[in-house]
Amino acid sequence: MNNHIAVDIGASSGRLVLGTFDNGTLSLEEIHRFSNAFSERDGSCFWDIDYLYEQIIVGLQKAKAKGINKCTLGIDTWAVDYVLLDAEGNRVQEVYAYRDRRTEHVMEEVAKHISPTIVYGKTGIQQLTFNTLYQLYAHSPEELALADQILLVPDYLYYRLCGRKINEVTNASTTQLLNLATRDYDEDLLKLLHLRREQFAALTEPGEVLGFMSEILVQQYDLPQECLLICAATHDTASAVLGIPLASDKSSAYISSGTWSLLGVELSQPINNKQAMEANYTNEWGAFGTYRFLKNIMGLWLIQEVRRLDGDRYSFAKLAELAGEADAFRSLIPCNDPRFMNPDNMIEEIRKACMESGQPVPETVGQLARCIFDSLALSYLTYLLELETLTGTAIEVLQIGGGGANNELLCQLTADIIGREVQAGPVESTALGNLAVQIIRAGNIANITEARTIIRNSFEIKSYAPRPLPQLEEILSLWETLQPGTVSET
Ligand code: ADP
Ligand code: LRH
Repeated sequence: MNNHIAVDIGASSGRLVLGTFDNGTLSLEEIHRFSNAFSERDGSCFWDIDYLYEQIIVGLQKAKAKGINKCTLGIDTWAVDYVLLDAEGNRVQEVYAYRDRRTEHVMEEVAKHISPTIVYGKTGIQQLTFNTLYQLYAHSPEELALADQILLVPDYLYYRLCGRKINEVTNASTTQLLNLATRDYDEDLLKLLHLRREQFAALTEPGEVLGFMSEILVQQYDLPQECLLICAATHDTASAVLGIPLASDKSSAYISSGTWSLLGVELSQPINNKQAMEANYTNEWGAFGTYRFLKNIMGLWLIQEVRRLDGDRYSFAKLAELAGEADAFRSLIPCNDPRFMNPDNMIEEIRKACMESGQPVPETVGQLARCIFDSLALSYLTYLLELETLTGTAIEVLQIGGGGANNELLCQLTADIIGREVQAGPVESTALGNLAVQIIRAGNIANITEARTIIRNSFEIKSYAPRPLPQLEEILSLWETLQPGTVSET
């Protein structure tokens, strides 16, 4: 079997990508792309999970129409969000989106029962308001008791396609409920949530064969006859990191650049010491026994929101072009300030932040975009330096995968600010990591090292050399004053 389909759904868009592995070469063809976004109803934010499921079916119909009758299929999506199922396998409620504001203060509530230090020691997972731990805590125990099974989003999509209920490990680790030592759900944290272990499914490793696509779906929708579902690294960031083939001759870190910018390194052992906890770095479980030691940076969500509020007038490429025409470093925002997580109006929030810190207010969409890209590049420097300290490793190259690798302005700015080489690509690193697991399982590639070499040789990786930035010192002093909680006086 050499046709493999990656279903890769991020917070802003989804696609079905056909990967064909022939004669040592991996090639990609996008067969279906669709947009994704949460929507707000009565003050709460939800995903349209049925729409996402339907888009997978549409994509598979397109694959069939192209003559594909035999394939494997893997699914990845964004992390942490979950589906509560009753004993009949029906959803007991809509699927909350992680930017829903109900969890804004839950972290403090949980800390009254169990100290964050203990939680970090157990799980190694960074404190984010939307971790599944906090989302579940926001339910009443009565509501949670209605759940016969708790699946994360990709687990649920697999369940809809083949009837099997799993909790795939890379994604399950983002719940902040997995214990690093026992490698299972942590009993104290389950108790805190009034949950039983049986309400979660069996932890399942990437590469496991889950079974064939349901015969009923194949007949009903005219899908490929033999579609074998393989458990991918179902957390999109886990797949992205598999698909970012770092240079083997230089010490490198990655950024998976999409709705979020996830900056980090792959490790064989977690780092869950005091320093890592204080810096709020995470140890998400990876495929093949690895850990992703990384930091969540607010990422391209900032520009996605500006674009949406601007009426989708400009493409992302055009926004980068307009940013390139605007004055550099005119105004900066501390990207990771929680105020940018899900403000009522991102454009106004950015303007307010600039005004409060005594900087010129970005008026045009080009100025807003420039402010975002300048600030993101500076955030990359801040967290790269922190990463070096925490890991004790100097980084020579920063490799950017995902949609953000298309943004040449941001890539060059990043190289200039961090003062090191940036390598950009592959853009479809997440789909590639998803496919790599399938192809390894199919026995056509030996292991992830070989898969990454094939990816590196098959897809464009563009190099950006750092250029001198005469005003850097001045920019960095301004940047220092802007970090969350340190809004400067004017
Ligand atoms: P996710 O998987 O989180 O939905 P993607 O990896 O698909 O995100 O990346 C989407 C982002 O990539 C967009 O928000 C946009 O900022 C950026 N992007 C995509 N194409 C381009 C382009 N041609 N020029 C500049 N930026 C782009
Ligand atoms: C990126 C991502 C990230 C998570 C967030 C919920 O899409 O999966 O790794 O922290 O979304």
